[in-house]
Amino acid sequence: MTACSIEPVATRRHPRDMRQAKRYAECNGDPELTNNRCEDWIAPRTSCPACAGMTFRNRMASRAFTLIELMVVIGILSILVGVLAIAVFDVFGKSKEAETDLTIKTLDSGLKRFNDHMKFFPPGNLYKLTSGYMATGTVIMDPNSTNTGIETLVMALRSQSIEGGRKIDNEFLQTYQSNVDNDAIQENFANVEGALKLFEIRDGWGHPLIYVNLDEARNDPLMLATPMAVTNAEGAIQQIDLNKLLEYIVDPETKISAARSWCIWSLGEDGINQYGRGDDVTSWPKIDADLPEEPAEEE
Ligand SMILES: [Ca+2]
Ligand SMILES: [Ca+2]
Repeated sequence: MTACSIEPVATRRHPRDMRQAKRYAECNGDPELTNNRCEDWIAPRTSCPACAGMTFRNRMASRAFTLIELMVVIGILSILVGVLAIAVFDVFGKSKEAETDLTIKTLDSGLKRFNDHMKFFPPGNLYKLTSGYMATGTVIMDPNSTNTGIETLVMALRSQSIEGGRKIDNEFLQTYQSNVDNDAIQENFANVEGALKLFEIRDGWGHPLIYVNLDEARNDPLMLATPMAVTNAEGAIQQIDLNKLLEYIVDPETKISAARSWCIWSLGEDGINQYGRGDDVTSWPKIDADLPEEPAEEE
């Protein structure tokens, strides 16, 4: 019998191995071998003239198939990793959104408790809080006029001087407080434990939330005319136009304002103000509409 250079196979786990075993058996002219009972054989590596041409092609085909298989496996793995990454990112992103939503709800309940005792909602700046509502005798201003709304809300909800005592607890504050603009006042006007720093409450991405007393804004032309400066977690300052806010919280279909006396919103993952649209997280029922396009500025 002429020795054949077709390589035998060690196992028959794959149809390709079966085909290879059969070719090996045919090449060696052994009827017993053609029954594919050849998994443990080792072929001598001598050439077989009858099937020399076929051998090279078979080997190449076998190797090419292995490469294709490898590429398919790599392809599938890449897709799986991609899908997994998107899923993890999605869960992660959604959990921050849920965390932000819960934080806003906690402030909502503090605001309601404040209103139960005081019959109004906290004003949107320290000047109003100290000059009128709390009548501290000393008028206090935000030293950098940034994040004033949320800082005033935190101060009001923490105040021991307000009827019913503080409206948010220390644990909540310690978990969600930030002071991205690093400001402080000189006088503890609201009888708040260690309260010289003007804390904000941050969202799930570390951006300070934004608080606006809408009753005030609607009735105060000066407030409406003054843009409100807020910062994101990176410290980038953005100006909030309260006229636009009042316009964009109105549902375009019902023409009814989705927020009444006050509103709180988060800049969302992008850290950019969209007046509660886009990825922003809101205290009011989210309006599913894009912001109107800004008219191009004249040169
Ligand atoms: Ca601050
Ligand atoms: Ca945003």
